[in-house]
Formats: sequence, C-alpha cells, structure tokens
Amino acid sequence: MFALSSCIQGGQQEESSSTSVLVRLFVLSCLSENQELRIMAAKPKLYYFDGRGRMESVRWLLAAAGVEYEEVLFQTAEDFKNLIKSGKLMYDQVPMVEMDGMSIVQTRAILKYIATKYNLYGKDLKERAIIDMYVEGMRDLNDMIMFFPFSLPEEKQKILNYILERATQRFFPVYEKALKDHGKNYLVGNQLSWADVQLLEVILMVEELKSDILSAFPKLQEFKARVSKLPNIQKFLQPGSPRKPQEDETTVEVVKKIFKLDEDLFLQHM
Ligand code: GTS
Repeated sequence: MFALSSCIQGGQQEESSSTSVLVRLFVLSCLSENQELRIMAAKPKLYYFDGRGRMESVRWLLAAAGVEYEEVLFQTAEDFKNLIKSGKLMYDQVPMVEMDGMSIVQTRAILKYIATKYNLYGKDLKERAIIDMYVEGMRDLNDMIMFFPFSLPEEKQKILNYILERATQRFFPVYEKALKDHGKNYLVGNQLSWADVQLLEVILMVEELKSDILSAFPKLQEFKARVSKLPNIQKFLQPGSPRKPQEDETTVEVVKKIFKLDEDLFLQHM
C-alpha cells in the first residue's frame, strides 16, 4: 500500500507541474507492479445458476451502484460439483461472488460488502441499523416469493394468498409509513441506500404476482416511479440487462436438478 500511495501522491504533484507524460509513465509503471490495485479494479464475478434466486438482489445492488460484473452461470449438477471441488465455496453453497481478491459467500455478507463499499449503507451505525431492519423485512418477503415457484400445485393458491396478505398487511405498510412520515425521497438518510434498491426489487416481484398490489400505497407508487428513473436502475430495468426473468417451469426443473431438491420447498422453508 505504501508503494502505491507514494506513486499516486507523486503522480498528483507532478501532474500539476505540467510534466504529465513522464508522470503518467511513472504512475503506470507503479500501477502495473501493484497487484492489489489490479485485483480491486477487476470486475466482480458472480457464480450462480441462470435465474434470480438469492443472487438477484446482488445483481440489483451492483447495478444500482453502477458496477459492471461478470457471471458464471452453471447449468448442471456437474458444474456445481466442479465449483465445490474448486474449494472456493466456504459452505459448498452459492451464491458466491469473487471480488477484491475474496470469494464471498452468504447472501447477506455479499450484500453488506457491496452496500458498504459503494456507500449504500447509511452514514453511521444508526442508519445502518435502520437499513438492516428494512432489508431484513424485505428479505422475508423476498424469500417467500423466491420459494413460491417450488411449491406444490395444490398449495399454490393458498401460498399466493399468504404472500399477498403479508405484503399488504405486514411489510408494505411499514415502508409506506416511513416515506409518508419523513416526506423524503428515500427510506433512510435522504440518499439512495441498499434499502431502497431492495424495496424496488421486491415491489416489482410482488407486482408480478398481482399487478395492482400498490393501489392502496400512494407513497410506494411514487417511490417506485422515482427510483426506477435513476440512471443505473433505469438501465438495469431495460430489456437485455443482466436482470433475470421470473422463474418459469423450466428454470425450476433445472434448479431442482442442480441442487437435488425435494418437492415442496416452500413449506419446508416457511
Ligand atoms: N444462507 C445461505 C445464503 O444466504 O447464501 C444459503 C445458501 C443456499 O442455501 N444456497 C443454495 C445451495 O447452494 C442454492 S439457492 O438456495 O440459493 O438456490 N444449496 C446447495 C446445498 O448443498 O446446500
């Protein structure tokens, strides 16, 4: 680190004294020697199957931060086994994200790292606690929707009703009230945070289940319109972005084979 900072400091001083060609060469030669900088500059690499699952919130957060990433999307149980053999998965589970020289697993750990690194995690400990409370509620709702496609056909309607009841009676009223009470554009600290990104993600997921779900939530409607227009998010919402579609029957079958899953995952997880 010392070598790097002396390179950069030297570079900045010389830049102002108009011998910029030499300085650029000097800085470049320093950078090429610096492994850490190269690692930090590499694009994050996301390892998961080709679907939303637990990784989708990671895709959303990186996109909101304007960070480009690569994806390794495995298709078969064999691909997953090979990834396990690589020794990069601490618990033999995905999601896993390689970034900044680490192989990060556990969805929350990944999201916290990204949120902190890209200034989407509040300005102090108290704001972080509030963001945590919001995102954990959103995660509860998100998890129900994530497991919904894996539920038994005869249970589907009951589960759908349960999810919609929880969304409208337990979770959405909290975010509606927060926005109404403080009158600001964002949930916490009047600047975009992980909580806003995850709220938009979950709103859109619930709308896929019931398109008029926000009819009794005017503040959430405004919020959705506002946050969807932020340039990085607008880009992510465009067709052709790395955002994954709602899980269909085919994806569900692929996922079951990759992870050798039993039927009726929804009930097991609830
Ligand atoms: N707490 C972990 C997290 O949040 O990352 C759970 C990870 C997890 O259960 N991953 C599943 C897995 O790797 C895949 S998925 O549920 O995200 O689709 N399962 C394989 C296994 O052996 O547990």
